[in-house]
Amino acid sequence: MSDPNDLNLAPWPRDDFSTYGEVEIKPVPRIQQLVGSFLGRNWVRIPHVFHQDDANIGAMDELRKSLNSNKPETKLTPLPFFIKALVETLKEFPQFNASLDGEGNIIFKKYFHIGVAVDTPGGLLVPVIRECDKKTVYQIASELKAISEKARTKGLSTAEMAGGCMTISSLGHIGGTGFTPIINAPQTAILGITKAEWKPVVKNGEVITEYRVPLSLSYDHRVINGADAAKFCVKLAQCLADPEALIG
Ligand code: CAO
Repeated sequence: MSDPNDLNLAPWPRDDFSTYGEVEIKPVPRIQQLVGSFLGRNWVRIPHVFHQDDANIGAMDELRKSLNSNKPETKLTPLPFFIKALVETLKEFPQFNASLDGEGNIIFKKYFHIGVAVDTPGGLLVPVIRECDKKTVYQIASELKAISEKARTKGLSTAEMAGGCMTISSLGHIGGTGFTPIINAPQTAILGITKAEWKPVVKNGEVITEYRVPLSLSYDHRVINGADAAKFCVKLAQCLADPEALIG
């Protein structure tokens, strides 16, 4: 009988592309190779489910812009608000702040360290912002600025990327209407964010416009059920709709 852990995959297809036209060969960057091996493992080992939703962030964006008009030391992007809203949501849904230990146990974490995917010239890095429940949006914004700059210019230590509870991957500054991020094991979920846009919405029979952001949640179905994922996104949207409470 074959080993159930043996994926029995066909070998990687090889081809001589130069027979079809001009090509250039470059090695895959070292970080990309390393990250790729983790992503490949997570993709085949975790039964991912993808849940899509969106949230009205009109009030948050207004508040953010008015705070930025006071020219604070660190400008606020939407991301620190997403981090604070995520923490509030994790408090209500502990299975999203958990890890499987591979020996039949689920470890529930009582701390709130959030990983943030950062695109660097060498590849994707995920620094972890610690104790986000105890930090203000400004503290998170300035830490995020410093650590993402370090990730892009000097790289990060293993310690700076360790211990994340859940990860946010934000492509909101670029575009997109949704995607399916791969879970950063041993975490049980990851939140993808794409570009907020003004959208027509029907309320009380009338068409109005709202500034809404797509939420792309990927979760490990061994730990999280679909109903929990739907409730998680509803709660996240409620938190985002009340930005004053997130300012702290
Ligand atoms: N909708 C609309 N606009 C958004 C937005 C969203 N969801 N998120 C950010 N923006 C805007 C910001 O408000 C800012 O505009 P203003 O200057 O007018 O306010 C602009 O986009 C640039 O934001 P930023 O990128 O400088 O800052 P950030 O806090 O949003 O993100 C960081 C920081 C480090 C996470 C980001 O630069 C990054 O590297 N993202 C890439 C992550 C990635 O590659 N993920 C993929 C992983 S899977 O391969």
